[in-house]
This record gives sequence, C-alpha cells and structure tokens, in this order.
Amino acid sequence: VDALDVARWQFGVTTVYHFLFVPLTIGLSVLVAILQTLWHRTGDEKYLKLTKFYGKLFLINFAMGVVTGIVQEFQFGMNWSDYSRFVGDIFGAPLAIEALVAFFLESTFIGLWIFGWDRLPKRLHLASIWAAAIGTNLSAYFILAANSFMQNPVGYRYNPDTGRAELTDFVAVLTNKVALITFPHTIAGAFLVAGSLLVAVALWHLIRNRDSADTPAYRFAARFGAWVTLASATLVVITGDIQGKIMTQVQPMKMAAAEGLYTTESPASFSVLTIGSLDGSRELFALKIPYLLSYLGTGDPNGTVQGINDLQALYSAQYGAGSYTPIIPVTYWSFRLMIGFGLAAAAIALLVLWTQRKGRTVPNSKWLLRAGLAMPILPLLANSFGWIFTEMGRQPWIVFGEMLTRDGVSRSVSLTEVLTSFTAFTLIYAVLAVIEVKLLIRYAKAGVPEVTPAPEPDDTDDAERPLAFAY
Ligand code: HDD
Ligand code: HEB
Ligand code: HEB
Repeated sequence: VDALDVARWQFGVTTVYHFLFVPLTIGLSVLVAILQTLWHRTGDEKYLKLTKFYGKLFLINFAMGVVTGIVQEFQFGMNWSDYSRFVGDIFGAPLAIEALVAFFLESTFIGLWIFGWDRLPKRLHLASIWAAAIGTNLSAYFILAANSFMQNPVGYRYNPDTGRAELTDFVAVLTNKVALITFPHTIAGAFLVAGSLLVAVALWHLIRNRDSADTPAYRFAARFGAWVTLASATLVVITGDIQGKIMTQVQPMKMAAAEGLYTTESPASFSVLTIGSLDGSRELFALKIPYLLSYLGTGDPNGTVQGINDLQALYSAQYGAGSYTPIIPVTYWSFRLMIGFGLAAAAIALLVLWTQRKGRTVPNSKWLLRAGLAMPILPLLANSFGWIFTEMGRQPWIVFGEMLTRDGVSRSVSLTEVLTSFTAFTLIYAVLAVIEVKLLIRYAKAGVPEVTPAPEPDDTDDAERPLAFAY
C-alpha cells in the first residue's frame, strides 16, 4: 500500500458517497417542482401536502449533498495536485461555471423557496423551485463535461514546456460526444432514484395506515413515482446503449473489460457469465449470446470488438511497456450490477402500478411493502456501480491516453497524510450518513403535513400579497 493506493481509495469512497445524494437532489428538485405546479394549477390540497412533504426530504438530502460536495473539491488540490495542474486550464472554465450556476441558482432559489412560503407571491415562489431545479440539472452538465474530458480528452493542446493541457476549444470540451451522452444517462439514472423514493415512502404509508385521510395523496405519489421510474428506466436503457457504442470507439479497452473479452472477435458475442482466471488474463468459463456484443458495441451484428490482450499489445507498442488493462472482475461485475439493480427497480415499479390498477386499493402485503422499501436502494446501487465501472474502467489512465493515474497523484503527499485524511473523511461521512438516514426516516414517517386551506389559486391576488422575506 502506498499513498497512490490510498488516494485512489479515498477519491473512490468519498465520490461514490457524494453521488448517493446527487441523484436525489437532481431528481427530487424537479419532481417537487412538478408537484407544486400541479397544486398551482388545480388548487387540490393533496398536491400542496405532497410538495411540502417531499420538499422536506429534498432539503435534508440537498444539505448533505452540499457538504459532501465541498469535501470532494478539497481532494483535487490535496491528493491530486499534479493532475489538477495538468487539467487546470481545461477544468477551470466548466467548473467555474458549475460553481456559479450551482451556487447562484441552487442556493439562492432554494433559499427563496424555503423562506418564501406565504411570503412570496405564489407564482414567484413556484418559479423559485423551478429555477433551483433547472440550475441543479444544468450544473450537472458542466461537471460531467469535466469528467468526460478524462474519458475522452478533446479541445486541448499538450504544452511540453509547461507539462499542461491547454484549452484550445471550449465548445469542443462542452460538446464532447462522451459528455453529450453521459448527461442524459446520468440524469435518467437520477430520476430512477427519485421516482423510487416517491414510491417507497408513499407505499409505506398506504400499507401501514390503511384508512388515512391522506390516502388519495399517497396513492397519487405512489403511481406518479412508479411512472417516473418506468420512464427513466426506458431512457436509461436507450442512452446506455448509445453510451456503449461511443465507449467502444473512444475507450475500446473499457468495452473489452466490461465483457471480459480477451481476444478480438468479429462478430463478438455478449457474455451472460464469464469466469476468468484470477490474474485476469484468460477465460475459464463463458456463457455467451452470439452477435449481441458486436451489435451493442458497434451497431452492426458482425462488427469487430477488440479484445483485452490485443489492446494491451497495441497500447504497449503505442505508449511504452506497462499494463493498460483495468481490473477485469471489477469492470465486468460493476457493469452487470449497474444494469441488474436498475432493472430490478423498474420491475418493482411495474408491480406497484399493477397492484393499483383501475383504482384498486394497495394490498396489505408484507412482500409488496418490502419490495417498495427496497426500491430506492436499488437504483442508488446501480448508480454507484455505473460510476465504479466508468472510473475504474478508465484505469490506468487518469486522463485517457494522456496522463497515467500514478502520475497524477501529489508527489509531496505522504502515506501517513493520505491515511489520516482518508480515515477522517470516512469517519465524518459515517456520522453524517447516520444523521441523514435518521432524519429522512423520521420525516418520511411523519407523513404529509396538515395545511391550512388555501384560497383558490388566482393569479390576480399575487399583487396584493406583501413582498416580504421577513417579518
Ligand atoms: Fe457535486 C454539490 C463538488 C460530482 C452534482 N458538488 C456539490 C458542491 C460541491 C461539489 C463543492 C457543493 C456546492 C454546490 O452546491 O455547488 N461534485 C463536486 C466535485 C465532484 C462532484 C468536486 C467530482 C468529483 N456533483 C458531481 C456530479 C454531479 C454533481 C458528477 C452531477 C451529475 N453536486 C451536484 C449537485 C449537488 C452538488 C446536484 C449535489 C447535491 C447538492 O448539490 O445538494 O449540484
Ligand atoms: Fe471520479 C477516481 C467515482 C465523478 C475525477 N472516481 C474515482 C474512483 C471512483 C470514482 C470509484 C476511483 C477509481 C480508481 O482509482 O480505480 N467519480 C466517481 C463517482 C462520481 C465521479 C461516483 C460521481 C460523483 N470523478 C468524477 C468527476 C470528476 C472525477 C465529475 C472530475 C471532475 N475521479 C476523478 C479523479 C479520480 C477519480 C481525479 C482520482 C484518480 C483515479 O483515477 O483514481
Ligand atoms: Fe449505465 C455508465 C450502459 C443501465 C447508471 N452505463 C455507463 C456506461 C455504459 C452504460 C456503457 C459507461 C460509459 C463510459 O464509461 O463511457 N447502463 C448502460 C446500459 C444499461 C445501463 C446498456 C442498461 C441496459 N446505468 C444503467 C442504470 C443506471 C445506470 C439502470 C442507474 C440507475 N451508468 C450509470 C451511471 C454511469 C453509467 C451513473 C456513470 C456515468 C456515465 O454515464 O458514464
């Protein structure tokens, strides 16, 4: 174990952790905005109750997302200073925009939304949650563009004098084909989590408290969440398919590693289950579907998909001796777990819709309750495995074809220092996790709040309300 290993573990653990909160912030912000819009349009109190209820869960999660995000930022300078120097010119612009958009739109408008209930004109209050939701989703684009540069560097020139990548084409960085497809895939994956959370919480109330006056509200939330889950699952599959094809072009080794494909095949078959030797150099057992991998990777059932050993030989010749192969069992299994967990959540969403078809009451079933409660956890796992696949499949490169991970780590940082920060972060995060889960469960159990009957929504009264933020 050296500083490099620990720095990688630290980045991996803390980032996966940050991304437990990110999908909920991205998805719930929009879903809460939709709920509030429904209330605004119809005046039906159940939508107001749901807005306030899920809005509270959103805010708890948002706070955790911000805290864990700030910690993320420290690591670039602390553990990965050589990498930060290398990509600084490229990342500066998108990350500055991200910070501006995120901080201004998200923070300002979420603040207005929290304190604006009954104080802001209704329309303005509604607009503030939409602005926060749109800002959050937009800011995701910029950070994903930065990540995509690491997968497929574009729009830059390497300057051997400074040893840095210099930005030559900002538009190219933003329209990186990896970024263009990673964004919808990630957003769809985020909505899969948010839709699932809606279902889980609503189902819990529907089954536990069978004759509550709020049954219509929970019923709506369960069905709405299930539809969101199904729609995003469809989008995740479509975008994932396209992503696979682009990945085959820009990082063929990652595709080979996803499939445990050791030798180039044309046509290539898709692995349902492959068991390789422990050192990852040979395959011992394989169950395969012919032509499918060629189709998934290239769009042509007879297309060529390059194998690990052939790519390894190619890269050694191109970049010098060394290993250019990621850890195959990790890439192989994380790819399958991403798909499996995501589709499992979609299957439960179907089940939930089926049990409530044509106005049926939700059956009092222990199994349905358990499946419902498991629902948000499944896509969270899928998202984590998706990122583990993407980031570990990029190895040994920190910037593909340009910089090796081992050259990106801070030279000045010692093993003790990294171990200390890693331990500290993990402990702080463990405490934060306990607080978050406790808070979420407490507020989720409390159920939708009572609301004072509001007057029929009427835009004309906006003007008469005092425009005050404080008393
Ligand atoms: Fe993030 C918050 C930094 C990955 C989406 N992040 C957040 C904050 C910082 C970072 C400093 C708090 C201030 C703010 O609200 O802007 N984030 C990072 C770093 C990352 C990273 C250094 C890379 C390792 N984040 C990341 C991705 C996405 C987001 C890949 C989206 C796809 N981040 C968000 C967000 C957050 C946020 C949705 C999450 C939860 C939240 O705001 O409340 O905007
Ligand atoms: Fe990352 C790393 C995850 C985002 C940058 N990552 C990493 C890792 C993991 C992750 C697991 C480890 C790997 C190895 O080492 O093998 N990511 C992740 C997630 C996410 C992310 C979950 C979401 C949140 N990243 C990201 C972004 C960026 C990044 C956005 C930029 C901007 N990463 C990174 C770096 C690193 C990582 C720099 C370190 C190095 C390596 O490669 O490792
Ligand atoms: Fe995913 C990633 C595909 C599902 C989440 N994906 C990824 C990738 C691919 C894919 C290819 C990589 C890319 C690169 O690296 O470049 N997916 C896919 C498919 C499917 C899927 C095909 C189905 C069918 N996913 C999924 C789900 C989820 C996800 C379900 C959740 C929910 N992914 C994800 C994430 C990631 C991925 C988060 C990372 C980021 C990006 O996008 O990259």
